[in-house]
Amino acid sequence: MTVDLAVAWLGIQMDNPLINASGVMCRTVEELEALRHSAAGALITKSCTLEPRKGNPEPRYASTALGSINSMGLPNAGYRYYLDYARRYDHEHDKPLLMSVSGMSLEDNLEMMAAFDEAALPVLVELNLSCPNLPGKPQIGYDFEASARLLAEVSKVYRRPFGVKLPPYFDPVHFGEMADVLDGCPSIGFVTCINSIGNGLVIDLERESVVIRPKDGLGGIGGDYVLPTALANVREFARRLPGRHVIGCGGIRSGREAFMHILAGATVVQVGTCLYEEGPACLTRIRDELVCLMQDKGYRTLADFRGCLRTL
Ligand code: RRO
Repeated sequence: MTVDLAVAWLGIQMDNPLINASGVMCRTVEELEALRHSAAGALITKSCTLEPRKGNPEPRYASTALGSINSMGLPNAGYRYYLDYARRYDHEHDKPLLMSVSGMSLEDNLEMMAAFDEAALPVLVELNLSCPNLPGKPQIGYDFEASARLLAEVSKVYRRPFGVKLPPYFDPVHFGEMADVLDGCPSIGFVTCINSIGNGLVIDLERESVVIRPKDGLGGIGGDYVLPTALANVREFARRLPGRHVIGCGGIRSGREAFMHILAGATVVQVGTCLYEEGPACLTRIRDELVCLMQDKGYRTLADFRGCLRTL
């Protein structure tokens, strides 16, 4: 049986559902070009700020047996750099381009979103409400009123559908509160679940030490650790926001986890820690594994099983 991984959503066409997670392999034009030449179905830029940032002191990423911890601190080349890349991008002939925006304040977010609106490019913007690694700055996605205010203001200056990258939630009441906020914002076309689980602590037993320098070792956790939390967030938001798309992100390192995210309701999926560890070749592997798994199960398209998770 021939499997077709193609997916069309919010006006874009992808050959397969795989995208890099923002932050991984997407800070420089060289990295973005490597992703463009990879098996990814689309690519997304590193979260950008108004001005370039060096980010937090190193070491700021460490891999562990079950995943990763990072406290990068939003190192990026400033939004103009990514906007220039998007202006030069061959949108007509190449895979879709998504752009992540993560302003340090409401004003910064509005200025960047107004610039993206003005540029009128066929890109999808993912507004990051969940960077866990800025000392003294809580994740806005955990403040429902502030999130609602931000989305209302952004919708005034950015006139196309856009998405938000959410932090993980751990309680049904919180799923409901955030879903209400998003439901109240007609501009929201998609939600990406989840960002890293914020402020975990990895300890090196031999050295009796933390493994990254910023925030005395606290950082965002990704990889295998986060898969069940990511799946819960994907399923809950997909269920609560019919008509909007969910991008699944968290713990995908083979075709199996990609399948699980889609079964839970994801339209497309992002790969973070695995891409960081293995490089872009993992996207070919994950894509091919997803094809094999679908063949084994007798599914021809993603729509045949998307959101079809059974309960007992
Ligand atoms: O740059 C980072 O430290 C970072 C960001 Br903006 C984010 O959204 N998630 C993450 O794990 N790290």
